[in-house]
Amino acid sequence: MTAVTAEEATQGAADGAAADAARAEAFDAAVAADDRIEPRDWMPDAYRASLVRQMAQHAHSEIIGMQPEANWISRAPSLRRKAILMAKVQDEAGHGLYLYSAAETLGTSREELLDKLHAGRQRYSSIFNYPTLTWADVGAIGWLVDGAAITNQVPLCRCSYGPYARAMVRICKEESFHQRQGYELLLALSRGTPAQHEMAQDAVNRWWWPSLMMFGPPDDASAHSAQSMAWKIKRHSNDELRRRFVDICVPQAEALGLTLPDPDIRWNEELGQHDYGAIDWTEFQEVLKGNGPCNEERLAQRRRAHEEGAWVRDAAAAYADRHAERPGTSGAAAEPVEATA
Ligand code: FAQ
Repeated sequence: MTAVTAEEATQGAADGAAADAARAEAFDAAVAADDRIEPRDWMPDAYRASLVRQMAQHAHSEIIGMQPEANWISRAPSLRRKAILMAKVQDEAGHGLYLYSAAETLGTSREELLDKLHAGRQRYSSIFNYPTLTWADVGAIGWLVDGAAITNQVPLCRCSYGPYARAMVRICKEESFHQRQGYELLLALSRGTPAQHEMAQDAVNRWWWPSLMMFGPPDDASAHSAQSMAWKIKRHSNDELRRRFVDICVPQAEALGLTLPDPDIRWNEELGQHDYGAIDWTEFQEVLKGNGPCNEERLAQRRRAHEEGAWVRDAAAAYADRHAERPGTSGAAAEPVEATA
């Protein structure tokens, strides 16, 4: 073994620091130029960690988000509605899978992320901790929850991290279909019997405020926004997107013949946007702490689905191994799958 002199060690450290600085500079320049950061590119540890945090939360939201609507698959009022709802819930599972795969490009694994979700160490969206009490809730989720999701996610198609941005393109196309089916469902109820109209209005009354909370805390309380926007992970602040969503919903509610449960919504001529009433941030914080109406139920169901799906993952892994061993066959197409719900 050759001994390294003190002089050589100092020189090595200086070279390493210079290389780090050059890599950081290249990263900053790529972000500034709106280039995409790809998995093999150098990136700051904090950028990687922040992406894993947001993408994991997003993926978890998609799969936990299957539960409230799945509750109505067996009770859909017609075969057509049932087929549409099943397709929609399956799409959400698919979104979860794209996002887990995208997160894996950052050096984590789906198993690790799911373990953290099940242990309550990673979040999923607050919105999925509310119950679906009537059939109209399926419409309200499509219109408002998917609508809020699209408003938030369209700018993510321009996220600086390539795999996340590309996953969002397809997800947004599908969410757009989901939003329209919810709108169409609510329209049918709103134009139906007085009882159906009332059911639609009640669902909108219950889902409106939690949908506004999906955009996250107000800007002055948003811990991550400034840095995420500097890195171009997020392109707009939470409040900007929330206001954009209100502007989109006001005319749509009118067309639906339904009202939004906020007497303070009015057009602000100066801003060219709508003002809206105060959001109950205490409720939001309580839901985040695990005290929402369905937090326990959602997580318990998720853990149960994971345990009950173990045999599917084992079978898929055994199938992949067998095919990998056989000459002339490829195991590549048979990755273990996660049974969701
Ligand atoms: N729920 O500093 P910020 C969907 C947390 S997909 C729970 O502002 P950030 C499709 C936040 O994590 C819906 N936690 O955070 C569908 C942070 O906590 P931490 C999901 C929330 O990241 C439809 C803390 O508060 N979409 O619906 C929420 O800059 C129908 C401070 O917040 C996405 O995940 C919340 N609502 O901005 C599926 C989109 N808001 O990590 C089925 C991607 C904030 O420090 C059926 N994510 N927190 O412990 C994002 O755009 C961002 O992460 C935000 C939050 C905007 C959600």
